[in-house]
Order: sequence, then structure tokens, then C-alpha cells
Amino acid sequence: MSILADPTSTRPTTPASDAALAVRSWVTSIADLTQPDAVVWCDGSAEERERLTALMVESGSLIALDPELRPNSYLARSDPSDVARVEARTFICSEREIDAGPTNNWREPAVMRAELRGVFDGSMRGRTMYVVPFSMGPVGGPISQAGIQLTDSPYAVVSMSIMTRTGSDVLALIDAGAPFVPAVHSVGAPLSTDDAGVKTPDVPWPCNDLKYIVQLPETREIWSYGSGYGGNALLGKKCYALRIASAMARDEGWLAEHMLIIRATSPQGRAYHLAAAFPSACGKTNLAMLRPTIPGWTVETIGDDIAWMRPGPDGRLRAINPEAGFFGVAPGTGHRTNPTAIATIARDTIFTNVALTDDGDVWWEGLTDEVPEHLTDWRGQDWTPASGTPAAHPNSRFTVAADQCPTIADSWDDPAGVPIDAIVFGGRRATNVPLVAQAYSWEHGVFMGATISSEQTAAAEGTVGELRRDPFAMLPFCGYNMADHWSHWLDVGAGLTPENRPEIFQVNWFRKGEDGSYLWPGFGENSRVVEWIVRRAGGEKVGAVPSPVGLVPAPGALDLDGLDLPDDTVTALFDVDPGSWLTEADLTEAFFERFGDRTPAALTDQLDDLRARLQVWLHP
Ligand code: SAT
Ligand code: MN
Repeated sequence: MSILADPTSTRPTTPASDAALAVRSWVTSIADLTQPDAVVWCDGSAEERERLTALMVESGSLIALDPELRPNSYLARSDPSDVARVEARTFICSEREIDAGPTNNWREPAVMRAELRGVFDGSMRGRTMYVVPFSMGPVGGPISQAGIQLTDSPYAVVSMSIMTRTGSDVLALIDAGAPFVPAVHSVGAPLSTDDAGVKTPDVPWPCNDLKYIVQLPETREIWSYGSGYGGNALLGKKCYALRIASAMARDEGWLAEHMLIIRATSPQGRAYHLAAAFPSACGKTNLAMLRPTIPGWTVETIGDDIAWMRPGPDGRLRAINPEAGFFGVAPGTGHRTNPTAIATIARDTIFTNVALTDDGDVWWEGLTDEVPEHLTDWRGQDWTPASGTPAAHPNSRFTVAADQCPTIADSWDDPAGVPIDAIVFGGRRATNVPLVAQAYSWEHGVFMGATISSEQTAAAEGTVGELRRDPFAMLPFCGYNMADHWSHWLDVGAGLTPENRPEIFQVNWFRKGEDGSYLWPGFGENSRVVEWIVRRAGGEKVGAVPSPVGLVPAPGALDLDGLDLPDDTVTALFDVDPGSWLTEADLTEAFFERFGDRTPAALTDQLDDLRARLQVWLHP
């Protein structure tokens, strides 16, 4: 096999620079290791996407949906064993274990490299290796970064072309010397050839029971083996934009975060930008596509999953969405809960592991109130409402270009990013955490981010049981020691002047009353909270009063017009029970102790301050 002899190669045969030669020799070395039949350099064009899509339809990897109902859209069904990220097989391989920290799986780089050599040896035999140059963020932008994914999965190529900016312009940048992250991906299912030269038939979704999702943060490398799915295979997303980028950001003074970005514009025409981190299943995509219920406000989408933030030339923290598409969870996305998402996926969308309707469209639980009489479920089997199993896999997804979103902001792909006014941390808490609170300081805000949690047990009765901690909503995504991530946040804040430093807030849409029902209506009504947040962050005259856990809206400061919330519900939404919070403080202390002396003193000081405020609240 020779790269030069490959007839489909679009790569110039005479590299123009040392950088181009280095790229070529790296690609050759991986081809020598993995032994593909051919190497194809991808140019990111529409023709290329059509060609690969047609190839996958022909091979049975994609099912074309009815073009009248869902133009240019496809359904992929994964192997039933390959349906989600595999955290137990995700490794952070820093030289020293302490630098990966207690929340990551660590392996010594040399040991992991030897293991990877073994599994990648011949892993692409019988397949084509695609070379996919990609940019996270607008190509060549000041906050953007490049990568090259090598993969034997056409599904990964097409998905990467939706989720990132791919193609020849990125390769030109890399050839000119721009640094790039090398990312090698194989589904780990080589095709053998018999003595007569006949290849064993392929399956629609090749993968391997053995999986490796490996990040080497110090040498900025990604190796992924055995899975074709989502965050395991689309290496620009969690592997690069969070795990590798968080390590780059630590070294270079910026932030790579698991955050949505929105722009909220007031009736007076003032625009504010907000970045927000939530653990999964807390309505992140819904907030990114919020339809405000309060008159005169608009909310526009900039990103739904990842934010890269860097102090800009103007001294403000400027954020980009490094992705170019949405890889959203389908179940629960419906005409009632998120009509914007529904409009986004009306065409040109790849669906994975959703159900197929008899007329050639897609369906999942929560799409419509009415359940179809008959479907083909995500495994390809007949399904009726009596089947007793979900028709769509709970982690089934849509992959769609961001610019198809009707609420996408015109500034969403501004290479310079948008100036961030407010940073928000949320969790799913039935108790304790008020609907919204503003941090007293940047350090207090970092404390809020470091202690994000959801109740593990049924806590509706008003007890704080075990708290599942998900600091900064980065638990599976931080490419280095989580406690160092907190120190880094403290440093970034210290480097911003007070007038340029975003205000930090904590929200909780999920507080429950004594009867176990939600106190706050959520969804579009969250715009009321967004209004209070951005007006506070904008330094406008909107009231706040102190509580032990932060500044909460003064009576009347949160617009509740037309909501019909009883007074005692509003009181319950903001109730701070000192006894229960002191118990929570003990849990936080134990959590911080897991990180030993890496926990920054500023955060243990914040815990002391919180306890002191609670004592005053208890004994005024
Ligand atoms: O599979 S992804 O990592 O891309 C999405 C997710 O798990 O949140
Ligand atoms: Mn995510």
C-alpha cells in the first residue's frame, strides 16, 4: 500500500514544507502500523460527504429516511454493545499519576503506548484509512486549534464533517506550520481475506469489545480503539476539545470547559453573553435553545456543549464554541420541550439509535405526545407500545450542523469569540440549593463550580444523602488533576481586572417541595432567572440580598409576573436551611480531602467562610 499510489488521494505529491513532510510521515507511520487497504485524504467537500454517505447506504451502515419527510437525513444503528462513552476504558496518561488525579483512570504513557501498538497492529486491514484535518473553532482563529483524525470509519468522517470544520483549508494551515493534535481512531475490526483473495463480509456497525479511549495530555495525542460511537469516535469533541484542550489551556492561560454559550438581548437592546456548565440530564441543550417567556427578551444559541474562553485583546474573557454542530440526545427532545431543536433537525441530520417509523421517518420517546402504533426499534426489531422496551435507545442522538438552528446567533462563529458577562453552574438538587444565587467573589464562584453535585438518593424528603459530585461538570472530561483545574480557574480570575471579570452564579431548576413535586416550572420560564443573572452581571440596578450561600434576588427583583407562584413556593425556592447546609459542608470537606494538598487553600477558605455565614444565620 502506498499513499502516493492512492488514486483517490487529493494530497499534493510534493509537500511544500517541513511541516507538510512531517504530517505525511506521521500518516505513513500509522498506515504502516494499521495496514489499511487505502489511504484517503479528505477535503471536507460536499461531494466527499455525498460519496461517503452513498457508500454507507450501500453497505447498510446508513438507512436513508424518506426525503419528503426528512430531506437528506439518515439513520445509523450501532452495535447494541456500542452505545455510549466508556468511562472505565478512558485513560489520562500523564507521566505522573498525581497529575491525572484521583478522578481519572491513569496509565503510564510508555506502558499504554506498548499496549496500543499491539491493538492497532493491523487493525485497519481490509478497510480504508481516512485522513481528516479538522479545526476546533473557525479556521485560523485566535482561539481555534487544529487536529488531524485518522480513522477507518466513514461514519466518523461524515460526523466529524458536521461537528467540526474539516478540509483542505485546515490542512493548508497545518502544512504552513500550525500545530495540530494527532488523533488516531480505529473501530478495531479488520477484515480478513481468504486464500482466494476474497474478503470476509463487513457488518453495518463494526467495533470491538475491547476499547481504549486514550489521551496523552503532555504530548497532546489521542488514540481511540474499538468503538464507533459519539465521544469515543468523534475525537474533536470530548477527547480533544475537553480532555486535551483543558491541559493546553492550563499551560497557556485559557479555559476549555463543558459549557453552553448563549446571548440574551434585553428589551432595551443590550446584549449579554452567558456560559453555563451542567452535569448531563440537567437540560443543557434546552437552555442553549431557550425560548424566553418574558416579553421583549430574545435568547440566541452560540454553543450547546463546549466553550473555549481566553482573555482577549480588550481584557475581557472571550468565548468560542469550538464545535460546528450539535450531537444531541434525542429522547425527551420534543415539540413541547424544545421546538427549536426540532426545527434544527428537520433536514440534513444523521440520527443514531432512534426508532424508524413505517413511513421512513424517525421517532423517539418524548418526540410527540402520541406514540406510534408500530415502529422498528433501535435494534431493527418490530416494536409496538406493548413491547415494554424503549423504541429509541436512551442515549440515541442527532448529529446536525449548528447553523441549521433557527436561534443560532450571527456571532456564533466569530473567530474572536463573544465577551462573557456571566458564568453559571447548575446541578440537579431536590434540596438545599436555591433557584439562583450570585457568588460573593470569583473565589466563591470557583467554589460553586468545584462543588457542583446532584443527589444520589431520593432526597425529596429533605435529607441530603450521598452527593454525586461533578465539579465544573468536567468529571469525565478534565485532562489533568481536577484540583489543579480549580487552581487554574483561580489564576485565570486573578489575571482579569474586576471590571472585565465575569460574575459567577449557581442555579438549580430542580428543587422539590415537601410533596416531591418541582417548585419551579423550568424550560422557557428559566428566562426570568437569566434576566436577573445578566442584569446583575451587567451592573444594573436589580436587587439582591445576602444569604449564607450567595446573593439571592431581593423581594420583587425576580420577574414572576404571570407565573401564579404561591408566596410559600417562592420562599421554598430560596430557603437556606443552616442545619442541612452544615451537613453538606461536611460532605464538601470530605470531597476536598480526596485531592489532598492539591486542593487550593482558597477553596478550603471558602468552605470556612460558608460555615461561618451559616453559623451567623443559625444564631443571629
Ligand atoms: O458521546 S459524547 O461524549 O459525544 C456525548 C456525551 O456523552 O455527552
Ligand atoms: Mn456534553
